[in-house]
Amino acid sequence: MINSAFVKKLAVATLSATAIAIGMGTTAQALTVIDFESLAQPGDGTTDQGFSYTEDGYTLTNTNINQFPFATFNTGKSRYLGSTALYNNSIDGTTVLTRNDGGIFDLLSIDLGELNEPFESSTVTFVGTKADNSVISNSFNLNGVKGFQTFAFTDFTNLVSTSWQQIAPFHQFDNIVVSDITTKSVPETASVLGLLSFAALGAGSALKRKKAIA
Ligand SMILES: [Ca+2]
Ligand SMILES: [Ca+2]
Repeated sequence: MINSAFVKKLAVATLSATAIAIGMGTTAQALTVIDFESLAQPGDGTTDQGFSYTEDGYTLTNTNINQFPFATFNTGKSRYLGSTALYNNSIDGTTVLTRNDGGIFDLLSIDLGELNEPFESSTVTFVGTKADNSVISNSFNLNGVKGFQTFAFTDFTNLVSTSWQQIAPFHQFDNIVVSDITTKSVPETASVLGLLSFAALGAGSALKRKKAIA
């Protein structure tokens, strides 16, 4: 017989631990993980996935509709990093994450992995636009070693959208953890440097009709 009190206590403890682990205080959140596993395909090729992808009430949009769509590596591909992930196949292409109903959300973490061989370290800068029209930026550095790293966002709360670019050396992304429940968190200083570098990189991005993957 299952001790229901124990199960309940364990569930509460797990929720608290999760809330603390993600640094969002003690409010239990309904977390959503966008994991792309429904796109998994056997074989050693790549699969185009269109310019828009929806999962669990969230949509990723590739805004470069005159260039190349999102794609995934099939599970037998050497650049498949152990979990099906999406990548923007347009060089300097922009990816935008929004909620399908236009509502606000928090962005908690994302897994980023190298795209092309030889694998190189790179920096990916995310820019979030909040419901009050303020802008937040976080930059993450990939280690250049084949495989995903999980990056936690700082102050990516109350967002209406988040965008980032496919700048060389390129990346693939997986396990986007979001929450549509507004939570209290301690604001931290925005990465002004990251924002500036993003702007500088953006200014240098001319239209190029070349795929991101080799
Ligand atoms: Ca996955
Ligand atoms: Ca890596």
